[in-house]
Amino acid sequence: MKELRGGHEGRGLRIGIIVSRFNERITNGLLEGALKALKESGVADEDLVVVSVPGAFEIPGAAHKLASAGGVDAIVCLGAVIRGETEHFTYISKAAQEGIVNASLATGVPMTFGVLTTNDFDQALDRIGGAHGHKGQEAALDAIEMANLFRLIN
Ligand code: INI
Repeated sequence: MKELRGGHEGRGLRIGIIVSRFNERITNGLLEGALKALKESGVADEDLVVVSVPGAFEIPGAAHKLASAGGVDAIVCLGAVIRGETEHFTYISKAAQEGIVNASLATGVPMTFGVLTTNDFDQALDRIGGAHGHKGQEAALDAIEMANLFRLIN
């Protein structure tokens, strides 16, 4: 029996990050944590590309484009959708989630979901180094694992 599992060694991996600016205080925190985790795992600065988009709705398009360009082994998607009084939350979070899955399946490039979908700002804060860990760091480590896994499968 063969068991395949990607490790967390980042040396030699090219990683893209798509980060949205809506709720920027939160997404800056996500980005900071992701960069820290990637660098600590050995990803070289010159192997990192950070792409900024206006909101979570725009993440899938940018992720698809970056993956199609062929220069990255995995993409970390970072955003923050915070529930307001309208249905907007549902549409934006669904579009981001489905779009990222579709972009990853269409291009064959692993993408991780560091897009927070919370009821309020405090719940989002809890997820950038508070009571609920750091989702930016987690998404970054998961991207490294998936990139290494895809290499093993190849
Ligand atoms: N974008 C977010 O990333 N988070 C949100 O909470 C949000 N809300 O609440 O509206 C949001 N809207 C903007 C959206 O992502 C697009 O940028 C915009 O609709 C233009 O296409």
